[in-house]
Parts: sequence; C-alpha cells; structure tokens
Amino acid sequence: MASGLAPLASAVLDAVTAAGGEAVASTDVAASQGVPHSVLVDTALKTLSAREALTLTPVSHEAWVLTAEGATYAAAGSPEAQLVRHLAAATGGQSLPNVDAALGAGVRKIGMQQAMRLGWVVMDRPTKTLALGAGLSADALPTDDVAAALNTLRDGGGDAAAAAATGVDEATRKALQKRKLATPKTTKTFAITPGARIADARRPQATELSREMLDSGSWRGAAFKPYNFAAKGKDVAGGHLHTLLKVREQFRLIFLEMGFSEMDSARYVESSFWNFDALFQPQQHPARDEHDTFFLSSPATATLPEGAGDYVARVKAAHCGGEAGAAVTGGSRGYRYAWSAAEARKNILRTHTTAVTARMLQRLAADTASAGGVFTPAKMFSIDRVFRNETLDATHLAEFHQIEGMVADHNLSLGHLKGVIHTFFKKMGMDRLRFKPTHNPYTEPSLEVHAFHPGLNKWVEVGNSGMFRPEMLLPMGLPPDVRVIAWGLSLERPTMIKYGVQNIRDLFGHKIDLEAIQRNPICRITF
Ligand code: FB9
Repeated sequence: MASGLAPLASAVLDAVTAAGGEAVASTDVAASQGVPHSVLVDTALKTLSAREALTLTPVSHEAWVLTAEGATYAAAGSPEAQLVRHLAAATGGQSLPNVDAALGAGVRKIGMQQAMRLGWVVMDRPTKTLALGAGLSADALPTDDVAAALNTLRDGGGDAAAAAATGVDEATRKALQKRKLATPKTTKTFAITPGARIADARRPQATELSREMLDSGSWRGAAFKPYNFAAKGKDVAGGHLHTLLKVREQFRLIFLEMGFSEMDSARYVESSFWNFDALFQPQQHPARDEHDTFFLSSPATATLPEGAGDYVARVKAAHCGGEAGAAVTGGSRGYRYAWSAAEARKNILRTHTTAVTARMLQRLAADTASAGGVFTPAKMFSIDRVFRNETLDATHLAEFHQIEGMVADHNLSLGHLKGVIHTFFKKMGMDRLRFKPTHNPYTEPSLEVHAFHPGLNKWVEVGNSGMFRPEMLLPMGLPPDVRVIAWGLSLERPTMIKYGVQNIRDLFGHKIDLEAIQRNPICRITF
C-alpha cells in the first residue's frame, strides 16, 4: 500500500487547498519551497496530476536570455561602444594593430563594423587608422543602447513584456538575436487547480487489489491509484526483418502482382556450366577468371547435367561453332574455340541468378519435350544473393542480391521486353525510363535501363536487360520461335536510396546498425 505523500507534494496540496480553488502558479510554490521549478514538476506535480489530485494547466512564458557573448557586452559595453571609448581616450588615429592590442581583434572587428555603420568611427584609408566619426568627441559619446538593452533583458529576468515596457522593443530584441547576443527561450510553468480526486490525495493509494484486501474488505475504503490506460506497455522486442528483406518483400509482391512465379534460387554454389557455359559465355571470357569470380577449392568440381539428352554436347557445339554448332544454334558460327568440359565442371559462387534462369529454361525445354513439343509460356523471377570478386567500395560488396525477371513465350520481341520493364518500374513509382544499348554475353540485343528518380531529381541506372541469345536457348531444346526476355537489377541500390543509406556497409554485413533495422519503417516500394 503506497504510503503518505512526500513533503513537497504535501506542500503543493496545502498551497492549492489554501487557494480555495483559485489557480496557484507552480513558480510560486517552487519559490516558496525553495526548490527549482523542474524538481517541483518532476517529483510532485507529475505524481499528483497522475493521481488526478491536481489539474495542471500549462502556461508558456517567452523569456529572453543573453548568450555568453551578450553577457560580456552587457558588462563591458558593446564592441562599437568599447571602440568609440578607446578612440575617444586615444589621441589621433589608431592603427588597427594598436586597437586589437587594446580591445582584442574580435571586439575590434565587430566594433568597427557596427561603429562605421553608425558613423561613430571613420577609417583614414591612407594611414589605415581609425578615428571618431564627425560630431563625436571624448565628452560627446553616443549612448551604448545595445549594452543597455542587454542589461535590461538580464535584469528584467528576460521577460519580454517587462523588457518592452522599458524600451527594449521587439525590433531591438530581434536585432540582438540577429547579433547572437540574446535569444528567446520559452519556458513552461503550470497553473495548478484542484483535481477530481484531490479529496483522497493524502490517503494511501492502493496500486493493486490484493487477496488480503478482498479477505479483509479493506478495499472498500481504500483509494485506488487511477489506472493509467495510456501508460506505455513494456516494449516487447519482437523480431525485425532486415531492411533488405523488407524491400525484397515489396519486389516479390510486384512480381506476384504481375503474375510471375518465384524460381527456387537456393543454390549459392553453382557449376561454371550453368553460370556461364549454358548462357553461351565463352570460357576465356574475362568474367570467368578468379579476378571476378570466386572458385571453390572443395568441392572443386560438379558433374555436368546428365539425362538432359545430349544438352551438354549441344552447349559444347554452340561454343565451338562450325557445322555442329550452326546445326544446334540455327546458324550461329559460335566462338570457334576448344570448349573444355573440365572448365565447365569448376564450382563457383554464382555471379548472377541468371544461372538459375538457365536451369529453369532448360527444364521448360525438357517439359516441352515430354509434352510432345507443346511449349507452356512462363513468367518467373528470382531475388537472391550473387557473389562477385569485385573491388569493394561504398556501394559494392563482394556479394549483393540480384533481382531478375524473365518471360518465355512464342515470338516475344524487344517491344515486349521494354513493355514489361515499363510495367515493373512503374510499380516502383518510376514511369520515365530510357533504354541504352549495352552488351551481355548471353543476350542480344541488350539494354541498360535508366529511370528518372523524382526524389533524387536525376536519371539513375536502374538495371540491365536483354533477349537471351538463340545460342543459349536452342541447345536447351526450346522451340525455335520461343523468345526469352529478361531483366535484372540489384536489391541493395533501391534499398540504399529508399532508406537514405550512403554506405552499403551500414546496410549489409557485420557493421550494420541493428537499431536502424528495428527503427526502419515498413517499406512502401514507391520511391
Ligand atoms: O540495381 C541497379 N540500379 C538501381 C536499381 C534500382 C534503383 O532504385 C532506385 C529507387 C530508384 C536504383 C538503382 N543496377 C544494377 C544499376 C547500377 O547500380 C549498376 O552499377 C550496378 N548493378 C549491379 C551489378 O554490378 C556489377 C546493379 C546490379 C545488376 C546489374 C545487372 C543485372 C542485375 C544486377 C542484370 C541482368 C540481366 C540482364 C539481362 C538478362 C538477365 C539479367
């Protein structure tokens, strides 16, 4: 059972009761109790108002306080007045170094600026010396209104009304504020009046209904502390999706809305065959050496796909070119080099999720074959990690999440590719796109996608795309009129832009700020 009141709270109750319902100023109670106003508020007023023993009506006061610089000038006079007094005391023009020595360069600079603006001081250009302005002399010096105003504010406790009454009007105060000599500070005090439950404010407050109280019946007379339904419950720390996964979720929704199905991309270790060879990327392509790709030492190699008919042989033919190559690729002359199965078996960390797309397309071809040549169009996507042995910088790590979409259907054209990309980025809030021809080993034509980002107010490269080459599709056994369009982008770039992350290390990796993850709001994809 919460015991009696703290002395300060009791003193407040006394004052309020004594006022007979009139409002009591919290500043007066604090002064009468000799405690700082903030202590009275934190230790007594908050508790008593929570108990509804008191009603606190906030009263805000605008008080002007002097800055440290303002306080020095209030005491020593404004710089311009100090300068005038110095020149009045000196004989003849004073060189700047002399004045600096006397007043300090800071005061001299400000003083000169103000005094010359007021015509109190003139500079003799040839000799670069300062002297009193016309009409001024040692016994006819201007009044130092600035220092006077500062002192009035200080002595008036900064109360604006009081200051105004003594001639420190709004304009003067603003001028002082502009010179960073005084600033307005709003303080809040309270008008205290009796609360609904002041009657039993002194009675011990029950904070719970205990078994004993029920047995003893003592609950009847007890004053229960009002239940604070607004009290903030304990913050139950729940799980939080990593910011990247929040954005990934949004991209998944976009694809699902567009009728795409998700590819199973849970395979970081891939054979060079599916990551490169199946995509008609030649074995001597620079991206295939360890400068760009992470090769595995164990398991160092994978088996090439068996049971896919002689798919591997056809991939080899496509790379080698010549008769056999032209036969399986509808006439492509291929790369005409000795394709090595050993090279294709090398295990790597996949450099793109396009390897997964290749597997899906080859499976589509197999399904077509087992469906007697009937091809079922497909729209599929993947969002998953890929690894590139790149130079690390603020926006590049050795891994990122690739977002990839592909559509396989009869007689698709570049127009279909641009159309589906427009639909996709429109759902991200970007409807002004530009396509720039580019090159990928596995697509022809290939287009870089650039979008105008309204928030950044600039064009951003937002991805890459293209039509998979027949040298990739035909060896799989896909019908010759089936075209496959695809595009890709990263998950990190949009997430960094969305959440204003400058350095990718703040987003991904051991240095991320978990707080931010918990703080980051749910992601709405529109940028
Ligand atoms: O994500 C990228 N840019 C981007 C995307 C969205 C975005 O949203 C903002 C709110 C507006 C902002 C930026 N890029 C692709 C473009 C560049 O950042 C690029 O410099 C870096 N790229 C990565 C690869 O870096 C080596 C981003 C990554 C990328 C590049 C290409 C593909 C996928 C990811 C692809 C592909 C592809 C092509 C044809 C067929 C199938 C897949």
